[in-house]
Amino acid sequence: MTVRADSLERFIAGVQTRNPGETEFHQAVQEVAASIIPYIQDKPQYQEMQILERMAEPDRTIIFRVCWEDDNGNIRVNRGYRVQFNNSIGPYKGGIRFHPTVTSSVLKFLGFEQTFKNSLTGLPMGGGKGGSDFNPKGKSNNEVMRFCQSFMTELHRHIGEDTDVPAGDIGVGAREIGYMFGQYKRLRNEFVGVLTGKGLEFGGSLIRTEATGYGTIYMLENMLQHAGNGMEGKRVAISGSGNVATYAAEKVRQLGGSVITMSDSSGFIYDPDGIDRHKLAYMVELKQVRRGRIKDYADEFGVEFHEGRPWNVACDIAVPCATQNEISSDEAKLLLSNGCMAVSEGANMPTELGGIKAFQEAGILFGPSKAANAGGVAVSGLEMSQNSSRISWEEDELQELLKNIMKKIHDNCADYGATSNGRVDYLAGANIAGFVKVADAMLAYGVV
Ligand code: NDP
Ligand code: 2IT
Repeated sequence: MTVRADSLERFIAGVQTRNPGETEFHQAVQEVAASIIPYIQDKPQYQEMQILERMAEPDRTIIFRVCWEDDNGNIRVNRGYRVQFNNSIGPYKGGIRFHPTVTSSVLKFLGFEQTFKNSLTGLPMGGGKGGSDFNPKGKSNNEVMRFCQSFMTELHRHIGEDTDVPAGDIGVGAREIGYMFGQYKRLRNEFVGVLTGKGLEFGGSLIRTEATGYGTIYMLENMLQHAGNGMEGKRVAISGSGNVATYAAEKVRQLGGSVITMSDSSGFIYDPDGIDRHKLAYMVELKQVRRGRIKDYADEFGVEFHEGRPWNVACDIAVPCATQNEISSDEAKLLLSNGCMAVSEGANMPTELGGIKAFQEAGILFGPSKAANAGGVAVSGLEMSQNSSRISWEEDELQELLKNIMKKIHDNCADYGATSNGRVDYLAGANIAGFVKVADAMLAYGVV
């Protein structure tokens, strides 16, 4: 079967018509389809069975009202979601995001990406994502608890250890997972691994907290080594100052690089001497414990604070770890003109399509999010295994497993992404490697 040259455009037009106004979702599908449509040109089995079309449609989306009472006795209303995208290779698996920008489009893009990412880990996990437009900023612990309990009061009907296993994402960390797990346990009267990222006292796994950030830097290290280069002495611009950014920064330092920027939604700090261990501990206390603003770091250590994003700073490597579309096309060009030679995406879809194009045309190393940040969900998968067999693995064992999984992801992407000029297209590699396993499972099931 031959595919017409305009098939990508027609496919995307169909996705746009069926999902009006969902621009983030269109973007994520377009980025994947641009790799998959050429790949399946000479593979009629995938075309005849409409595999890509089916993969771009979530199994279901659950949308619900979440009511809670604030500390002043006011009744508040938010919207909750769970997008169960694809369970062809395992239970739905993916984080929960609490942020005012959460919409159906954002969660569909994340659930779609998650399906490919989870496939890349080699572990049996399908793709899902959930969340709410609830803004945890400025809320008391009791308000966050009441919100989480109300959210789980509806969500618990739709999830389960063998059905759908949520975890953290933006605005959802150990505190929120604790509140949600406690409510699930109360409602169901069962203690099972229905969430990952749990506290170590109640079934959490060692290194889950660190895994996404560490994994993003392992991916970077693997790409550098594959290209005959290394981390030593590299100046690394990181965005974000949350879970992923923190442990990415720690791993860069451990491997001999220097982290010169971090950011939050108010701006970024530029520390040309590098964020050392002591300063990073200050950052963690500031951002994770006090939940303060990043400018305090600049005041404390006498460095520059600027509004906006850190991509105008001269660096060797950029590691975006905040949110989607945080590197525009112009910012990508700015990074390139300032000497950036590698990008590893800790956040999900942080680079706009035009930015990816600029990085690829310049031929720099580009580790796409679905590969680079897969370490987090990989250790979530290991947490699920530990929970179902009721054991806890040792830290060094888990560190080794994470490193090996990231190496396999790198090598798999490098194989599928090999090009005739010797450069590796990690984006195409990740998309195709993630696709094949899910697609073959779907073929086995027939039309379901
Ligand atoms: P956190 O909530 O811990 O931290 C998010 C950080 O990004 C904060 O510094 C926050 O600033 C900043 N940020 C969030 N939204 C925006 C925005 N719209 N504009 C500017 N800055 C913003 O989240 P995580 O570290 O867990 O997640 C970061 C990224 O990594 C997300 O894309 C997430 O999907 C992805 N990811 C997370 C995984 C995990 O295991 N947690 C796994 C794989 C990917 P502020 O403090 O001002 O809000
Ligand atoms: O985007 C992601 O991979 C996550 N937020 C983590 C998902 C998980 O289930 O650990």
